[in-house]
Amino acid sequence: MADEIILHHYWNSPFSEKVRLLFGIKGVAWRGVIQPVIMPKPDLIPLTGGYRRIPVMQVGADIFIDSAAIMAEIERRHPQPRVIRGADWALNAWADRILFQPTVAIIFGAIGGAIDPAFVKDREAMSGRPFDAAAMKAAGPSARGQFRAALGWLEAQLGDGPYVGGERPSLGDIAFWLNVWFYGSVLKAQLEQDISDFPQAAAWRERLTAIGCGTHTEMSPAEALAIAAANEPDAALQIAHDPADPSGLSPGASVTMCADDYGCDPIAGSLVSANPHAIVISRQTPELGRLNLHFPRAGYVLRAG
Ligand SMILES: N[C@@H](CCC(=O)N[C@@H](CS)C(=O)NCC(=O)O)C(=O)O
Repeated sequence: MADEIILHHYWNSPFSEKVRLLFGIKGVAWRGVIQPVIMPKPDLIPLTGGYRRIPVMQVGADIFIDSAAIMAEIERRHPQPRVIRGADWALNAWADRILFQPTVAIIFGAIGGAIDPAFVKDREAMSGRPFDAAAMKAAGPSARGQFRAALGWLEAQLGDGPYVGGERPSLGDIAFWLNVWFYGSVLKAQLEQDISDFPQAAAWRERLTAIGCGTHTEMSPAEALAIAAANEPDAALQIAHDPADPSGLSPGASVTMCADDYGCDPIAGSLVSANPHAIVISRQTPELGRLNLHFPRAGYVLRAG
């Protein structure tokens, strides 16, 4: 069906877990396509034009890149219960980028020698940096200390209600959850030891675990590609172009999009619209016809060319 929400993900992906929790909070029904953890990703790249990261959401021939664009679109489609309030995005960006660093150091420092060499090679190629398990191991105690500082902030916040934003789950919870879930999914006993010093955070973790991830049924990658091929981008999903956009670019311009942190494989297309919230580009592809790609504005670089 053209309007089904299709999440391209894999189960141990922490950025996908954010989206899955949002599905759970809102009670959304979704289809899941399992994509590989490392390159090649022959059933993903035709949809994204080169973006290899996970998660990616597809609705017909509209492709939402990055958990931020995905969550914004889910909130728009399913406004009740409200989960996202403006400044939640700042907490989300902190959790994705700042807190994620100690989380990764704790996890990969601990499992260092047991990491699949193919995974190491893939992530080195993606980031352009050596995957230094020894350095992460050395950073472990400091990273753990920093993680516990964040647990302390969470604990203090939960003094005002069961969730970060008060009585109802919000994007603030999802932001912390990315890291708490990832840590606990790999090093369960150690995370439980750390969080036991923060009783409200420990109870919060149980509340979020109980929410689950909505109703999902699996879909094959081939079916998802066939849906993209059989549909045209939905005009109703177009955002207003800001004629004063600082890029100086107008709709129709040839552009590339790139993540501004790591994993930057430039994605080429023509600009549909850009505004302070999002950027939409269009790609005419030989295999799947026309696709519109939706990016968050924050965290991405738009260039002419
Ligand atoms: N800013 C992106 C980050 C996504 C990200 O880094 N995802 C990880 C998996 S959780 C990834 O794609 N790793 C490389 C891969 O799976 O190929 C987002 O919020 O979606």
